[in-house]
Amino acid sequence: MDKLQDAIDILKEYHQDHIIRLLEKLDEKHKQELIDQIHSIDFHQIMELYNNTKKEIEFKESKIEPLKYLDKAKLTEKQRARFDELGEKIIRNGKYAVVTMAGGQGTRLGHSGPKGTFKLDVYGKGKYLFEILAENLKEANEKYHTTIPWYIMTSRENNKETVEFLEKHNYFGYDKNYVTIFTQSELPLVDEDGKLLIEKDYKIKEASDGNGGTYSSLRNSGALADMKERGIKWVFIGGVDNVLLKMADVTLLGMAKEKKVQIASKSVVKANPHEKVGVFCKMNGHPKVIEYAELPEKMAEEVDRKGELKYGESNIICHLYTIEALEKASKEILMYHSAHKKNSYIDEEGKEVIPDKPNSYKFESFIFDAFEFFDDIAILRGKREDDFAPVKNKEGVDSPKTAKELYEKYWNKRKN
Ligand code: UD2
Repeated sequence: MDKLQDAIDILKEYHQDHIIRLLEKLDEKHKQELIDQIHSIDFHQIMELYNNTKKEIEFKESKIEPLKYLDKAKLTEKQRARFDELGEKIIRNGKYAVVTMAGGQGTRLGHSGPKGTFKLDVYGKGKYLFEILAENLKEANEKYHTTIPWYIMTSRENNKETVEFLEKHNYFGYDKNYVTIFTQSELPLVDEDGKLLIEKDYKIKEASDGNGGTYSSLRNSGALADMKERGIKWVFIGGVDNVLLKMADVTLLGMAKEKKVQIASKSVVKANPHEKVGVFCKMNGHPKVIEYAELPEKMAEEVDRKGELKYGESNIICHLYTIEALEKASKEILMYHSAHKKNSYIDEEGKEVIPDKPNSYKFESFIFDAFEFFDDIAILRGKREDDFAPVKNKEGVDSPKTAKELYEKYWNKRKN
């Protein structure tokens, strides 16, 4: 009885009366599940995050300047050879692992399953996004005579479907003993009045807590310990939806080693001031990425003396860490950003409501927010046509159509 009363007290304190009314209607089984879930949620944190949605993100008092980078295309022969040799050695010696962040919802693409299960219509029969990633890693395994351990992060929502899909396709020929699937944590969704949403089976509706959740989920799932047991020294973390992603770029790896940095990342030149990508910069002396949704207009459009975008180094989710950096990042608290999104929910009459415009807030941490805990990161500028072809939207920019063109152009060039 006291667990129920405690739950009701919490709900009262945080103005969630609609959930108290729901509790009264539920059968014993559902009631117990909901009580347990209520006790697992940090309502104070959620209400803080909800209150923050009213505040503007501003960088006025911060000192912001561009972050230096090395352009891969402008490396001297000697530099390139040096970096590649260093990078190859790390991979050949089995000191390298890769993480794919696949916990996102992929709502913009309109694809019903996990994003990695989306099939890109290339070369007639088409290739799944997970298949393209597996091929990229298998190519590296062959080249460097090793098997790179591959860690795939899912969300609670898409984990089952992801595991079933990879099992069904036999991991696209990747050695299962080197694949670890782990699940990231979640946060409740909140409507515009600060009320937690209810989902179909009368639970509080939760969603993955952003790709910044990768660090703590690597630690909490035991994946980080597994990497250390395998003697891993360098870890690449990338997204699931860039069909030109190079997950074993020896030049990036060698550069990081040579420069003795804890973190390195790849960039491409921003296509235009309003491209939906984060931009690298230095803020108050620390490396930073400002996400597209938070980039001040003036900063997005600022050009330098050569007429190029002053903040034109775009984040393409190609991050490389020493195992020590991952360890450190996994113990830091990252800020949460709020995204105003469309989320269906069950109303008090038990009816499912599917909104046609954003109706609620999703709280997400961003993987690159950990950069500010480090003094410096090294940026290697790649080429868009070689390194970046995201599948984000159903049509238009970053769509299956643009990704297909870039993918086939890249592979046709490779074959000739
Ligand atoms: C991401 C980058 C943005 C730019 C753009 C390029 C971040 C925070 N933003 O924006 O700077 O590079 O991509 O395409 O990285 N994910 C999870 N769990 C989550 C949320 C996301 O695993 O809870 C994964 C998702 O599966 C994908 C990646 O993180 O692999 C990027 O997530 P997104 O598509 O939500 O980020 P986007 O496109 O808004």
